[in-house]
Amino acid sequence: MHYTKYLLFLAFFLLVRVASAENGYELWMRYTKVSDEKLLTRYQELTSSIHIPGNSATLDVIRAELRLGIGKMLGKIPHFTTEATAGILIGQLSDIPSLYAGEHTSLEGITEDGYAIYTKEKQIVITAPTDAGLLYATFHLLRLIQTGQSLERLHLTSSPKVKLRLLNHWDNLNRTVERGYAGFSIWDWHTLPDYIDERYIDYARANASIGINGVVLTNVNASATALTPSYLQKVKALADVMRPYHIKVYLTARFSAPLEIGRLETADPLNKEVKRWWKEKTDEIYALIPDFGGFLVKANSEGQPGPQDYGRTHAEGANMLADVLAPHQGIVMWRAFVYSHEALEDRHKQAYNEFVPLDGKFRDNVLVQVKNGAIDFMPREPFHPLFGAMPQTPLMMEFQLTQEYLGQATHLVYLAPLFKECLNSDTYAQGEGSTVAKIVDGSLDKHRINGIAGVSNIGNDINWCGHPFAQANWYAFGRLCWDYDLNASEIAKEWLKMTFSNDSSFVEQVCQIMMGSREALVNYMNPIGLHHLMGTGHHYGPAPWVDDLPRADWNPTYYHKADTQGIGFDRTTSGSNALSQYHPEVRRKWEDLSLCEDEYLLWFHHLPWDDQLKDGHSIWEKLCESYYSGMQSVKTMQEVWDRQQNKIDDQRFKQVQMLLAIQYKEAKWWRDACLLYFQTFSGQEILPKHEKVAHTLEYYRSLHFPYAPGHW
Ligand code: BDP
Repeated sequence: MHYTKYLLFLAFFLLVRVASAENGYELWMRYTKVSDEKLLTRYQELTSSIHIPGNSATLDVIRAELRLGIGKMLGKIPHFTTEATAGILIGQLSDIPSLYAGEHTSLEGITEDGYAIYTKEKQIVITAPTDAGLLYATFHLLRLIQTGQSLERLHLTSSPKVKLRLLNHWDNLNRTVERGYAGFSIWDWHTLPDYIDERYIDYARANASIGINGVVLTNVNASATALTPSYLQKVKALADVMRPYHIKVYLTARFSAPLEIGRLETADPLNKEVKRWWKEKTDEIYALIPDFGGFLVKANSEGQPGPQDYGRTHAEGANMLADVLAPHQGIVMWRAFVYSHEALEDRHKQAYNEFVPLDGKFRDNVLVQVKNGAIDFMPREPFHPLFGAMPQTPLMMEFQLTQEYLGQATHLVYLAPLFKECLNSDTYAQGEGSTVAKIVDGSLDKHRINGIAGVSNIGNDINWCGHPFAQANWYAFGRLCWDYDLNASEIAKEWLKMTFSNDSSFVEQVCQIMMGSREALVNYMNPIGLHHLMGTGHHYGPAPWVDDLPRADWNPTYYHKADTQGIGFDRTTSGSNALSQYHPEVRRKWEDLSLCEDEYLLWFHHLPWDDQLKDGHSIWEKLCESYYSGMQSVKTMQEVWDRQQNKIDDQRFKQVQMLLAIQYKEAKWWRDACLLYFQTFSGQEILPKHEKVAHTLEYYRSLHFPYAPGHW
């Protein structure tokens, strides 16, 4: 080929590629052109003019999003008019002329961030008690168009079930991200406050679109530097970006900050100087950021400083911070993820033992933030026994979006079923129906503040989350914080339509992949209640054999307790009796082998290898079946995905295809390494009907991953 011809060809090739490039950056806000002509014409008619009375930064954001979204989807930028008769009218009740008011305009039952969208004669009216509600409603309207729904005769109201809907970034100031698998932190502390990366704005848009209203910017393993004057300027810059999107910023507070940056000799929360230092620091923050949210604190956990260093309780530590935040309406989120260095007690029990005696001792602007399970974000955990055990304290839920123990950023695992499984669990705290959700939303114990936090899976990768499907976990998290009763598969479909395509066969088939993905992972990693079998430090891959770490409860062997007799952690009265921390109805079910679900068997019981399960399998057989079926499910996921070629863009199709191949390889690795290892105790064969394992146990034990991500 002639050189010039070659160049022309290359230029054409690149042009085509760029034109069709879908790198995932736009998340679920791609706003692709509506292809159905009839629908397009109707949407165009309905949205051609918009009237938004009033002025505020949030209203500007609403206008910009409508311009972008409608402009891209309908090919026509709407006309913003001062005519109240416009096709769409968006305003707080006080701004809507009574003529256009409809039956929803009393806004009865609609809470602060809620809204109503309805059709009044030929007009679409959006109203809400606050601008925040108008913002959320705008994204709702755009979502209707994105997912191809009718805009006729609208009659919608929506209010969030949970007040604080927060992302927790485990981001360090040097831009590494603890347990981050999607590149470095999106916060570029070095160029802040002067340089505002476009990404900050897109991040705020994405969060607002799903109702997230707060972000903790920094890691729970906190650096006091974040509280120094120059860093507070940077935090202020981010707060300014987030504000129009109704997102508050929060910081993690390192308990020893008065020593480290305050030159005090103690951080004792009852010391006068220490109190004064925190008061002045807090006032300094609020002078810069009047709507600052408050502090998230990890104290006396995994080596972090805390009030117990001075013989004080968690409540005394939390209350000292709560007192200085209260005049500014700030809050403290005090984490319950604690386990002591000395205690030989089952780790499952430690948070409960430390926190239950403190119930009723926290100020009313403190929430205790509890992980969904008592161990640590395992692929499947029973709900944390603290839920239902501290009625006088608002308990904030902490979920993990970053897949530390769930395949990190290479496994497709849709987490909405996990979140819902926990939220729907019945604690029986006040009899049947006392679900975790009702404790978390404050309705069971009548708490004023309530919230859910998700440990973010976001980094500076072009597609934000590493795996294209990890975006779905960010999305589903926000949607479920807003309304935990939403159906996981409906959320998945909504996300698929906006993120990939409205093609119904694609949506149906890929939704099935998503819905089965978490169970598949549980089967090939941690079946029938096994947990904490992962590699040391980085938590990548299987390592059930590890037994030599300095703390007993860092070792996988501590959790599975496999021996020639059997396998599993006995948490009944004959063992650690962690079950005693649950309400009697729950305890009785999990204690009784005939009632305990297979999913939790080895979580609560140590069982002989030949013990018969309800389905007739022995424990050993069940382990084999689960590991093999988990891997088989990944194969099916691959087959279904392969059929989607040409239904979506090539770029993301191929990315997911490659990632599923990694997932398949790793599912096999988990299966083989775990079964070979447990076989040394069970002494039983893997049935010949199953595929042969690929390597020896020694081979799996010899694998090392010094540079596995997310572990700094
Ligand atoms: C564990 C993580 C660790 C976190 C800790 C926490 O491995 O990196 O610091 O939780 O939540 O899951 O504090």
